[in-house]
Amino acid sequence: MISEKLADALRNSKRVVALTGAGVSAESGVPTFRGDSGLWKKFRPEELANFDAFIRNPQLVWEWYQYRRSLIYEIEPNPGHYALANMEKRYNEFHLITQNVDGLHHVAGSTNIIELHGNIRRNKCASCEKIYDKEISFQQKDVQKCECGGLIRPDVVWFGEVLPADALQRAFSAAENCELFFSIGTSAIVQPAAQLPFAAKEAGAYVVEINPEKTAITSYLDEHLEGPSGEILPKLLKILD
Ligand code: BJW
Ligand code: ZN
Repeated sequence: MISEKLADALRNSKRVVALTGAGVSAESGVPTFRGDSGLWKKFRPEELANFDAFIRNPQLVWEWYQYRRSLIYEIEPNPGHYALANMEKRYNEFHLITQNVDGLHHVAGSTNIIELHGNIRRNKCASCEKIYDKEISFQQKDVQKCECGGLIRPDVVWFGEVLPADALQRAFSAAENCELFFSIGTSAIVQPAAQLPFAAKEAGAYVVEINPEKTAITSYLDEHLEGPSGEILPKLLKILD
């Protein structure tokens, strides 16, 4: 059910922002971090997605990421990713801010993407930060060393690490300047990304959540569309036809 208010906002807004999280990729087969079916029940992200864990056991963390890469390279974007790529074409200013590291928005054809937590398809040296984009296969079983001697790690943002400054600045600027803001497939508990819906709301945007579950921020937002994003986003796109 799409409210009149949302239909009007979709038709009349000039500046639109979508913030996405792991739920957007769930229908492609990527496990979410914290859901019941979350594959990471065994490995909590807070325990593996941090620098200390990597230093303690680089091989374990490397294997976790290589396993996840092996999943990602086999799957495809779902109708939610494609609907967002399509939406970008319908607005003069459409910003897609993603916490996801799987790169599926790129594969679906979105171009104006702000990646807050990096991209699992890339690696970087933990010491000199040299980027290793395509050099290391996702089948490489052993953690590799950089020419400087440092350990090579995935180019993602772990807990306790700062987000890329430029991406963060652009994300807040987009949120503070939009008329319509979507928070899609995210539990909205990881900071600072979870502040973005509030930044948009405070600046006067109409803020809509798309998620099969209620989240910690649902009650503060203007609307909650309950269901999978792969079903709801294509329906929103139809409003624009
Ligand atoms: C569907 C669906 C379908 C299912 N359709 N939906 C202020 C207060 C307290 C703590 C902090 C704070 N500021 C900073 C912190 C510390 C920390 C933090 O936020 N901790 C919280 C846990 C409390 N933040 C940081 O450390 C960040 N750095 C930072 O702020 O630096 C400065 C600083 C440091 C230290 C102190 C103070 C300041 C960095 C955060 C990095 C997050 N990294 C990860 C891993 C990336 C690499 C990897 O993939 O391995 O990013 S963690 C993980 O969580 C990943 C995700 O991007 C992120 C968010 O998860 P997401 O996307 O929301 O997924 P889920 O699983 O939680 O939710 C999925 C949702 O989908 C659910 O709601 C489902 O219902 C839904 N769903 N199917 C639509 N079909
Ligand atoms: Zn190096």
